[in-house]
Order: sequence, then structure tokens, then C-alpha cells
Amino acid sequence: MTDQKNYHLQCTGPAMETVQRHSGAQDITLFGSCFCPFVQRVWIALEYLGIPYKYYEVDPYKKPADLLEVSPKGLVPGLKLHKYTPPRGLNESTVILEYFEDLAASSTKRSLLPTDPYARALVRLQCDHISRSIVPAFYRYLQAQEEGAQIEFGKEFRTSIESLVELFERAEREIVQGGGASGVGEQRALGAGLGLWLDNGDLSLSDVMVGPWIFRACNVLKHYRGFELPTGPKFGAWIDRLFKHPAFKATCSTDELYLDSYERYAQNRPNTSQVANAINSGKPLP
Ligand SMILES: N[C@@H](CCC(=O)N[C@@H](CS)C(=O)NCC(=O)O)C(=O)O
Repeated sequence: MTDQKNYHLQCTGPAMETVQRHSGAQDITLFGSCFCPFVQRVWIALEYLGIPYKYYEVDPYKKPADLLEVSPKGLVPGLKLHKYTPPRGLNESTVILEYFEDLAASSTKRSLLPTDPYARALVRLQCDHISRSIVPAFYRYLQAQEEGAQIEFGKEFRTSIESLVELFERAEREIVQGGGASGVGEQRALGAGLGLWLDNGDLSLSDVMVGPWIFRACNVLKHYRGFELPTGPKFGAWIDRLFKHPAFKATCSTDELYLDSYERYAQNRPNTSQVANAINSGKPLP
């Protein structure tokens, strides 16, 4: 085939403007790739938490030596931490998110989590579900070639999103409604850190963890699989708040970049990526 699309190597749209604003040297360099949802996670967190960083675009499929230095499997995201001599590296999006959360606690004082230990645990339950269920279901669905498998994995993906909604509802019920607060101000205080699911909420760790795949469900899965997200006013309002959030928007390229970059997954081309190979062989994601 001659007219196959390939993955992009440069951000477009709002993400490109953000890259331009973050091209100068800083203590932290984020090794990123414009199409990568694992990168987008940590990038949104940097924007939200107000941590200074430099964005550096790499092609993870070419395994450049500077990426391998900070991320042993050659996966993005990777971080280079220049405050150490010699500089140190860090990889794995979920670990990097926790690292940023810890950094912000002693610097910008912003946070993606509630303060109450039980409320924090509920957000982490949401994150656990996203990693174990939503993310692998996304790739199974996108890579499925047979119609029957597409129907089956489309249902699996939808159900895993519905289960996340149940976890959001549980946190709202137990922490906000069960918190005994009468006034709006008190309720808002109880809801702090529980995320954009709440009317007055702000970004949470789980919004950041899942947002990049919800976004790709709306462009990539819609285009290649005809997928439609669940409807309903509360779900729609959550998506609206998420996609309009300044930290989220700042990391988004234009739809075309994602459609082109994910054609390889949608056609399940051989050796598309380590993630795609893991899905095809039924192994855990790298
Ligand atoms: N578990 C890793 C996964 C990261 C990952 O799979 N990144 C992809 C890009 S979206 C990558 O670097 N792929 C390179 C490859 O497959 O060799 C994380 O959460 O950071």
C-alpha cells in the first residue's frame, strides 16, 4: 500500500504553541511524542501543577540514545532531571505523575489529589481501574480486525468507561453527599481533588490518567470504529469540562495528527509498537 499514513513527529494546534513556550532549558526535560497518550498524561500534570519544564520531541520507535538513557525500554514519556550531576532519568507515566505530585507539594502547592486519606484512596481506585481496564480495552478495540471482535471489544471498552463512572459516583456519594456539608462552599471543600466529574470540580489524578484515551475515543475510535461515547447530561458535562480545561487543551494537537498516527493501530500493522505487540500476544502492557 502506498497511501498508508504514518505517525507524526511534531505537535500541531494548541500543543505546538505549548511546545514553543517550553523550549528553553529547565531542571526537568520531558521526552515526549506528539501522538502519545502516556506522554499527554504527564504533560497535562506539568501544566496543571505549574512545574517548570522543557518539552523535547523524540521518536520512540527509533530508540535514540538520549531516550534510552532516561527510559530503559525506550518508551515515552521519559524525564531527564538536570538538578543531579550527572543528570538522572525517570520513566513510566504513572510513576512520573506521582513524582510531579510530590514535587508540587513542596513547591507550587498545587495537587491532583484530595487531602483526606480515604478520598485519596478512592481516586487511586479510579486510577487502578483506568490502567487495568480502560487502557488495554482501548487498544484491543482499536486493533480488532474482525467485525465480531470489534463488537465484543467495543462493548468491553464501553463497559469499562461505565465502571469508571460508577467509581466517580461512589466518590461523590461517600465524600461529598456523605460528608454532612450543608452549604455549597462546604461541599466544594469536601469535593476538592475529586475531579471534574463534580460540577464545581477541578482536574484530578484520574481525569489526567484517563483524559488522553477519552480524547482519542472521540477522534480515533469514532473515525476508525464508529464509536460513540455514552450519552447523558452528567457524562457530557464531565467531557465538556475535561476537554475545555486549560491544562488539557494546552496538550492537544489537531484531530488529523491522531487520525494519521493511529492508522497503524487501526489496521493492526505488524510491529506497530510494544503496546500493540502486547495486545496481540495477550501479554500485559509494557
Ligand atoms: N507503561 C508506559 C507505556 C509508554 C508507552 O507505551 N509509550 C509508547 C508511545 S505511546 C512508546 O514509547 N512506544 C515505543 C515502542 O513501542 O517501542 C508508561 O506508562 O509510560
